[in-house]
Amino acid sequence: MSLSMYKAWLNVQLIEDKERREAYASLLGQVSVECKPTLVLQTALKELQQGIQALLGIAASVKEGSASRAEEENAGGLRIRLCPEANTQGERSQREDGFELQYMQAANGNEAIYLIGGSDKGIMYGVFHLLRMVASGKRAAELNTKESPANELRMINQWDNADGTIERGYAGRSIFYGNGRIASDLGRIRDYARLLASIGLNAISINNVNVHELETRFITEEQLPEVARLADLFRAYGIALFLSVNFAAPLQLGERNTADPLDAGVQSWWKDTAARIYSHIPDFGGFVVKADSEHRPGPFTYGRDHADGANMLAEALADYSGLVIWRCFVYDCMQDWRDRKTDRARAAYDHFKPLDGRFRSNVLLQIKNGPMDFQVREPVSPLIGALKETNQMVEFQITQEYTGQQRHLCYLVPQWKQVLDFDSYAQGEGSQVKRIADGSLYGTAHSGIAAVSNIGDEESWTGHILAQANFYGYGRLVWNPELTAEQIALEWAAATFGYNPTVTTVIIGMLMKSWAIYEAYTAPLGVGWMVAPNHHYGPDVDGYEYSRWGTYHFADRDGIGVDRTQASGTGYTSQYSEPNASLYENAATCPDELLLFFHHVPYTHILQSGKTVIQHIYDTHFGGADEAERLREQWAELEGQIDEASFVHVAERLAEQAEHAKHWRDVINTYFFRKSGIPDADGRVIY
Ligand code: GCV
Repeated sequence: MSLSMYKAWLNVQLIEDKERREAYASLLGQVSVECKPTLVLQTALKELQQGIQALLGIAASVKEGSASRAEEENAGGLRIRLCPEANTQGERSQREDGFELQYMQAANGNEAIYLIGGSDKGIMYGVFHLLRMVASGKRAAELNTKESPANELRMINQWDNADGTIERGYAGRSIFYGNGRIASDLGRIRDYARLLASIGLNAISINNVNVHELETRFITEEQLPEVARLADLFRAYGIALFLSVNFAAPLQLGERNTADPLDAGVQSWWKDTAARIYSHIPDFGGFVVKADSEHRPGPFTYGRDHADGANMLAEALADYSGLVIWRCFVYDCMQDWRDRKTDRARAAYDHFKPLDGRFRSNVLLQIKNGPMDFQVREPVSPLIGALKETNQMVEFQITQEYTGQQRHLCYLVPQWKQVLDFDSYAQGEGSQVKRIADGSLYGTAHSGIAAVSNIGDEESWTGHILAQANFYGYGRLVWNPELTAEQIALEWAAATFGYNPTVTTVIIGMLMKSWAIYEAYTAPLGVGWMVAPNHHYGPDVDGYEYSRWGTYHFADRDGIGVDRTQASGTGYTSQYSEPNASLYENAATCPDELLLFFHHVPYTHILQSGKTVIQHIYDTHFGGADEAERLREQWAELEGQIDEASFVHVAERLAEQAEHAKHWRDVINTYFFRKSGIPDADGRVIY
């Protein structure tokens, strides 16, 4: 069996069982299409034909036009139709993106399968689904299903720069840019669009939220034709293209002497810019904006607030139904570490909650899943749900900035599921984050989920092949948050490595344990940030302790953790609705895994697990490093069962992880032993 890392989960292979292949050939060998041939429908049919060829080794015949009633009743094969009535019931666009598969047997014994889409995009998603089901060994009669995505916006954010680098990228250079220009070879980008569409993603922002000089020019007449080429390519896969924009663009491009959002000249500049963009890209998605965050320009410079800034851009895009996705990652990154009052975790809520209700209906606030920055463990951001009259999106990070940088295995789907299932109680019980993301809690005009991509130009796309599972899992989860992390892992492993139960069982086992393992040997009990500054790889307990970034653990000889209580700390716990606020406020009820995020406690504090904090630190670090070694052993069992190149690639990464986990273990254990002077109850080696 051979695997091309490049094909990822679209590594469709010929079905080996001849009988099954032939049964499918009679069902899928003849396709009749009874709807208008749009661009996306053409994509769907191309994918279908390619998929059938790869799975069944036959060229399917495709016939267009509707059948007569008599033909209809007896004809077999795959019949593709639109069911636009599904869209006329006032539901949101999710329904349009849905599809239905219906298996039927005609009176004459012919078998037929109907693929009915809410739109051409629905048909395309149905094709990808059908191919996945056939490849996974489902029998025709088991294909009946009705699906539509839970979320309206299912977005990917690229943090790619025009110079070809990728901010927080761990899989090579950008597939989009090189030497300051948009790539001339679009083949790889087209393959990326296929991967996105195959898991239901429908929006992409193609440049870093930190918009530098070159990318500021993407909205100029000179650059737009190039950007439009990318939009054309994504359009064929039903994906809307967005750009990250520089809030100070009118100033930086030398066309205005201010970027003040209330200045009439600035407003007309953005209106002209919008008109120009839409003349090149009629279905342009809109802007993603990082403003007044980590030195990016924004409305604060002019004494204006975020609603003023976002609304000015939204006004410019409104005539074209464009969206402004405004990020809430706003905090003081020049904090004095001696200042114990300022708490970075509070910042997003403190900035944005007072503005609730002031944003235009085409603005969405994009909120990181946690209040800090994609740590291995954080509480859910209290801002999610707190905005009752504002469109909002949740932001995840697929790229593993703080979770092992695609050198360590860390399957993030269980973490994201925990976030989506978290009950914010914003409207009483049942106010889960997934209901805020899918818009059902507040009935907002727009909503969805975005995530930072983890791909680059390496053959495997993601550096670590097993990190492809995070990309795949993100798309599947955003389509359907009710899928379990195991189900997604199984789908991914089988689509990527083939339907070999020995292989998939081992891989699922490894994926499912990997987040807990990574957490065990890194920063303990939710405290975060014990990484080397800047690049964020590897342990450095005090790396951020005396810096300006607001990311402290406050460890001393007696204890550790950040007091974020109302009683004696920063008051952050008050940003949560009850009963979450009290749950976190009280050290006795605060979940162990978040204890040090919310409380400063002595090393001898007894956790709910019954262990002391210090013993927990020692045990998890010894245990986590052992488990990392076990991951390596488990993978070794697969030698000869998957293609050699992939086997070796992953084996090398796991060996590095196992060694690096020991380094983490020893640095963390030694640090806390030296600080506390308390020995390990089991007398293991600490330096
Ligand atoms: C794109 C963190 C990362 C930055 C990133 C920023 C953000 O601070 O380290 O690289 O910048 O988040 O999300 O804007």
